[in-house]
Amino acid sequence: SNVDDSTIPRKLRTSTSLDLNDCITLDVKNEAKVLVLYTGGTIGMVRNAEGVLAPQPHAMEATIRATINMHDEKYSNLRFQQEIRVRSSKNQDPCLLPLVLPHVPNHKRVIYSIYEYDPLLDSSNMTMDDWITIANDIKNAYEAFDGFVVLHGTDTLAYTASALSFMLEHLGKPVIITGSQIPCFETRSDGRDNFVGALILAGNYNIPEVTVYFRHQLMRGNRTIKVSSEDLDAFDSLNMPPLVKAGIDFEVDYNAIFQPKTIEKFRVHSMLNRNVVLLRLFPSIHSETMAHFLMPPIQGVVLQCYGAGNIPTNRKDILKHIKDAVARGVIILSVTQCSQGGVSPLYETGKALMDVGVLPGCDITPEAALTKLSYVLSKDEWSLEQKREKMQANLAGEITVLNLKAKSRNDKVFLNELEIIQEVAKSLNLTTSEEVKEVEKILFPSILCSAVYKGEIKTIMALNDNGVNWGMSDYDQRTPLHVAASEGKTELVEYLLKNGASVHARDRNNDSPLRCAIDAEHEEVIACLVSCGAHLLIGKSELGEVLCSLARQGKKKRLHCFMLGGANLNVKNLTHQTALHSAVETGRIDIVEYLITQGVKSKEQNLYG
Ligand code: ASN
Repeated sequence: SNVDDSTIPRKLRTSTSLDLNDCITLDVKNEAKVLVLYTGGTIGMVRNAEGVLAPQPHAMEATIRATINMHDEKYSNLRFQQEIRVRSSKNQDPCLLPLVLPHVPNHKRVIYSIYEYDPLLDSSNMTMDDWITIANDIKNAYEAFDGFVVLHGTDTLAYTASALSFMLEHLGKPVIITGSQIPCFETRSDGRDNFVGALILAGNYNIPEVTVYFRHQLMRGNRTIKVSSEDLDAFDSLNMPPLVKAGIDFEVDYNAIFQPKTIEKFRVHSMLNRNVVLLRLFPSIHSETMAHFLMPPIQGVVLQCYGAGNIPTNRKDILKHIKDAVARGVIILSVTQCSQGGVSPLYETGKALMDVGVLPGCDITPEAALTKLSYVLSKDEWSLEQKREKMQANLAGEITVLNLKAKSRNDKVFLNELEIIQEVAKSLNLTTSEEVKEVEKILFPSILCSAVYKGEIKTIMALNDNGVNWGMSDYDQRTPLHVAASEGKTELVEYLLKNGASVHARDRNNDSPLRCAIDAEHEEVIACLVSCGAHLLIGKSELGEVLCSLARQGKKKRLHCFMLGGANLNVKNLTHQTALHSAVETGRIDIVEYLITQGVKSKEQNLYG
C-alpha cells in the first residue's frame, strides 16, 4: 500500500503481539448456561431508508459473534470441538457454536444462545400475547438453563417485567430483562454493556426473580418504571433500592431478594384477563368518561389518584359511579400518580374511596398494578373475595409490606454465634462499624452453614426470625441448603425451602443441593427437593458416563438415588453404552435385576452391537 510506514508508531511495528487466547484453559465445571430471548427493541434496530429506527432481523447474533468482549471464539471452538467433529463425520453442515462470554474474574463462564423472535418487535407493538409467548418459552427451556435474559424494547419493558413476575409462579432461576437506548450496532451503544451485565448476573447470581438490568443496576422487575426517553439511565425503581449495584464489583443486597415461602415447582400461568383499564384522574374529568371506563366488559380498574390516593370528594357523581361498579363486582385498585411513594388513608379524600370498596394499592407501580389485576382476574379458581384479597397481598415483591418478623439489627446481637463476629473484629483491632460490617459480610454465610451442619435448630430459627436470607453462600459457594442436603437433614431442608432458600443454587463444583443429596444417598431429601422443582442439570452423555461407572462399581443405592432425582437410567454414554451394558459386562447380577425392574430396556445396542 501507499501508507507511509513512518506514521505507524515504532513500538507497534516491531512488537510481536501476545495472543492471550492461546493460553486458554477449559473449565467445564465452572460454566453457566443462559438462554437469551431476543424479542426486539432499539438494542437491535437500524435506521431504515426513511431514517427511522426499526428492528433488523438476523443481524444481532453476527454482530455479537464479532464483538470480542461478548464472544470468545477460541473457547467456544475448543469447548465444542467434539460437536464440530461429530457433525463433520456425519457430513452435516457445521452449526453455529454456542456463544461464550469471555472470562470474567471470579465468575463462571457464561455459555449462551440467542433465540431470535419472528417478527422482532418495537415494544410499543407488543401485547399480552407476547408476554404469554415469553413465559411459555421460558417454561419450555427452564430445566436446560441456569438463567434467562430477555432482550426487549424499553417502551413497554416495565409492563412485560411486571406481568412475567406474576405469570412465572414459584420462579427459581433468574430472568433478567434488558434493552438499550442506542442500538448495539452503533459505537456509543449502551446495549452491549447492559447485555453483558445481564448475562453475567443471570449465569452467576442466585436471584430467582424477574428483574430489569439497566445502566449498572439490577432492579426488581415489577418495581421498575421507564423514567426517561432520552437518558441512558432509562429505568428506575423509586420505591425500592436496586437488588444489585454494578460497580467494579457486583454489590448484591441479599436481604432484599424476594424469598418464596412455599415448596412448589416452577409453573407458568399463561392466561391473562384483558378486561382491565388504567385510568388517570384529572381535575374536571367528565362524569361520562368516568362511567364509560367502569362499564362492562371491564372487570378491573387501576385508578391513578392524586398524591397519597386522593380523589375530589366534592364530585359525588364520580364516587357514585365507583360505588356502582364495585357493587357489580369490578375490582378497583387505587394507586398514586406520583412516581414515588404510595397510597395511604391519610386524608378524608382518600378514605372516601376505601369506604366505597376501592382497594389500596400501597406503593405499587401502575404497570405492576395493571398486570397484577389482569393476572388475578384470570384465576378462575379464585372467588371474587379471594381475588380482592390477592390484590392486596404481596405476590411477587411488588408492594412493600412491613415484615413484622424482621427485627432491628441490634436484636441480632443476642445470638451467641454473632459474638464470633465481635470477637474477630476485636482481635483484628477493627474499630469502625464499616470494618465490622465487612467482617460480618464474610463470616455470616459460614455461620449459617455451620449452624445447619450442626443442626442447631434454635439458632437457625432465631436467624430466620431476624430476616436472614438463606441464599447466601460461603467461600465454596455452598448455601445452607447444600449443607442440609449433604447431611441428610430432611426437616431442615424443608424448613429452609419454606423460608426462601433457593433450590437451584450451585456451589463451586457446580453441584446443586439435589446433586449433594444424591451423592450422599439421602432419599428423603431427594424427594423433598424434587417436590420443590429441583432437577439434574447434566448433559446426557455425561450422565450416561456416571451411571455406567456406578453400575460397574455395583452402587445400586446411588443409581436409585439418581433415578429418584429425575435421571433416566436408559441414558447412554459416549460409546452408546447404558448402565445395563456395564452391569452385564462386570457381572453385577443385582444391578442387572434392579435396572430391569426399573424398566430399563434390555434390547439397546451399544457401539459394538
Ligand atoms: N421504541 C423502542 C422499543 O420500545 C425503545 C427502546 O427500546 N429504547 O422497542
